[in-house]
Amino acid sequence: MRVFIAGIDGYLGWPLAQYLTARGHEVAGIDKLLRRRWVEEVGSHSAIPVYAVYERLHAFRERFGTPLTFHEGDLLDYALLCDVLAAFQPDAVVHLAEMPSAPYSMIDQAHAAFTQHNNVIGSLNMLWAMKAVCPQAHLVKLGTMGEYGTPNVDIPEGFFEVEFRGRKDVLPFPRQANSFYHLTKVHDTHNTMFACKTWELRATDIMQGVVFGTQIDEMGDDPRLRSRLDFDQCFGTAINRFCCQAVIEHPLTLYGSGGQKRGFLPMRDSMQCLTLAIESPPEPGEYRVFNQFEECYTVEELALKAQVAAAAVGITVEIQHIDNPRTEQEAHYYNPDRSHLIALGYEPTHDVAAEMRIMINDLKAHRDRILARRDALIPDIRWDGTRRRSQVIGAVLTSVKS
Ligand code: USQ
Repeated sequence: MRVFIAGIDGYLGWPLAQYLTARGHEVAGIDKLLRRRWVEEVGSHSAIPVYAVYERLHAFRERFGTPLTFHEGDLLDYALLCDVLAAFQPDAVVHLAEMPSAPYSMIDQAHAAFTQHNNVIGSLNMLWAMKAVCPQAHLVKLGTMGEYGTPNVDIPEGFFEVEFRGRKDVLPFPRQANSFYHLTKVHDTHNTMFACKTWELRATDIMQGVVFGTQIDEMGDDPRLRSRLDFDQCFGTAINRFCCQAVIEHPLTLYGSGGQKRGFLPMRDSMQCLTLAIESPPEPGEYRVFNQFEECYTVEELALKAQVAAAAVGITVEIQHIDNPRTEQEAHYYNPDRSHLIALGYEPTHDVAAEMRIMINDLKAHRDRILARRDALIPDIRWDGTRRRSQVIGAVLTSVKS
């Protein structure tokens, strides 16, 4: 299949280009390289070095024996987007080109407005461009499990049957997002659903959990093919941060009680799931939702697993509760479905501990890079709009529990 990846230079876009090419798909993509700039803006850099685009493309050709068509550009440039899609005529478009950080969107008015404009209008442009130049193509749109929030009932995949005042209907499950970033994905969901209904576009909206991991097998040993791995308070996600913290023996930063529960999945599972979605397109006019995660854990469970994984490679690290910079529930019910991808053949990895050991071993080689930006580990972006460093609030958990 011909697969176009928007956001091909990012944490998931770059490995996905490799994963798909290794399976015989033809890949092209677009990226404005903004992730590189955002991470610099918040005072950090990727723990794993990120090579210049021309070096990445050179390495790609060497490893896979085929060139990767890359366009540097922005989804906000509608004319450019139409041109590149018209030239490539994709069977599938994977849309990963959004600003992905909840804390970044909560810094101040300017960052909230930037996030909403960039993500919502970029995604709207993608819908209009597909309608204009490749209406048969399948849009695989990256949403987030965070669209649903943490309701006190089970979470279905997108839709549920409701009975109200004696009448029944199948309706979109309520979205209760918890940051201006997560809300952009809710807006995208509505726009995508509407475009499918109105223009007969076809789309899979992926409600993805928190991804972690430093590698997929397809990358081999070439450092130019590795993906980025962020650890700062904005672009580093929980497990990635815990593994980077472990490598420099920095206490693992558990926000609040650590009882927040989320769906998590390793990068290799994310690649598997996105590929399953691409290879099994919906019908024209169909809008479908996949909840995409391997398993649900509390962040405290994950910190304890990271502590054990670090101990296995000789690193002793503490866990510290710090006051939560976010306004979020810390003790709650959480039970989302994830049967659609399983029905397509998704085989979950199921071994978070093993993946963490791989990550810590990979990251040990880049200890100095993490140490050089260790200040970026401490959160000071707060959901209440003030900006101050979080304090240690609880007991330090020193014992390694299994
Ligand atoms: N957390 C900690 N300590 C840390 C970092 C995070 O306890 O050092 C906690 C947070 O308070 C939160 C949970 O871990 O309760 C997850 O936070 P995160 O930063 O790993 O993930 P999140 O902000 O939810 O966003 C990430 C990606 C986003 C994606 C989302 C999927 O950045 O692009 O949409 O995961 S989901 O969480 O399912 O909405």
